[in-house]
Amino acid sequence: MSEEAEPGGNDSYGHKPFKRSRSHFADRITADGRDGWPVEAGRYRLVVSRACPWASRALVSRRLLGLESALSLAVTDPLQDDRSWRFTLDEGGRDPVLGIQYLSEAYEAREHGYPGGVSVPAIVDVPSGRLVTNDYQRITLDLATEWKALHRPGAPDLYPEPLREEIDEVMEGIYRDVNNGVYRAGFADGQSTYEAAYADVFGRLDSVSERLADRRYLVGDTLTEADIRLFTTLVRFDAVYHGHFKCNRTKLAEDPVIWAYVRDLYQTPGFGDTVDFDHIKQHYYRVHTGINPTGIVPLGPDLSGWLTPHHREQLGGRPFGDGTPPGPVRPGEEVPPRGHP
Ligand SMILES: N[C@@H](CCC(=O)N[C@@H](CS)C(=O)NCC(=O)O)C(=O)O
Repeated sequence: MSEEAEPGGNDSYGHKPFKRSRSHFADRITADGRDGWPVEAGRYRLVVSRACPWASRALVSRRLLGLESALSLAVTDPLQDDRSWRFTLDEGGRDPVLGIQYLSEAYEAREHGYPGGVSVPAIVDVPSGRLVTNDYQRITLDLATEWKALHRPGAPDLYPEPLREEIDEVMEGIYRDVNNGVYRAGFADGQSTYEAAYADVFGRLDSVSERLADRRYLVGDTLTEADIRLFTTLVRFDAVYHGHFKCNRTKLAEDPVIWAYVRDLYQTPGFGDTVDFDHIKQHYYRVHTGINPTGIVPLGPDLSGWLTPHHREQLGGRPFGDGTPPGPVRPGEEVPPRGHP
């Protein structure tokens, strides 16, 4: 299964709320190498599914920070099998750098007989083939702060010191009610847990919409980690969360502020060029057979609106602060045409 619906406390109807598992491997790759994993160009491989919102944060950060040549990228098939994430998109079904067929092999190399779930994003140490971390909450913060020596010239500061407290606070509410809220709604196995999650999702989206009405970005006047984390959920909203996860009070496209905000980000280099709507839809609708037993993948929504003018420049803001936008997508890492408008 794709998401770990672990047993939690019962609600008043005797149903189990959705519980997200905690990342198991939380070593950090740092400038000083204190966990035994120093930042080093070419040493590590980032393994993602383009379907996964948590992994997609790392895809966006890596692009914005220009870490493509320092941290190589493996993209899994959007459909897991019973051995989880696999490299069936690559020739011979093997990741060309790690030489493995399944991401679980890197987990196994790290901990023999590892009994837990295999998740993306994951960073693997190329020389040893061992998983270093699958700590999705930490990975992007470390890319922004610990990997600084390898950032491109002009890379933005995505986690600026003076704004960290505000960024953390904004991200906390967004994580609980939006990033994870949609999963709580989608995987609720009782009416009351679903309704509570639905209320959280739209309550928070309404307050985010208010916040963004007169400011271009969530915190400060530049792009930060907070925008990345909101983006990866918003970009999936109308395609999968609205129908598949039953978060259907309104579509994003019906909220003029949020719809303009997310299009602004989508059209910013480093955001939309990482998004594969085809992988997103294939994964959610075909893998979660518990909530979509036929496995039918809907044809909509129409994606053409993503490229329409958003006019958010009128609010001011400096997307990259004193820096510059990232260059073009690295050859070989382009999203195939069926994945974008
Ligand atoms: N639960 C993960 C967070 C990331 C996550 O949930 N990733 C999903 C994909 S969106 C995943 O890989 N789930 C395991 C699976 O589908 O087999 C963790 O504990 O680190």
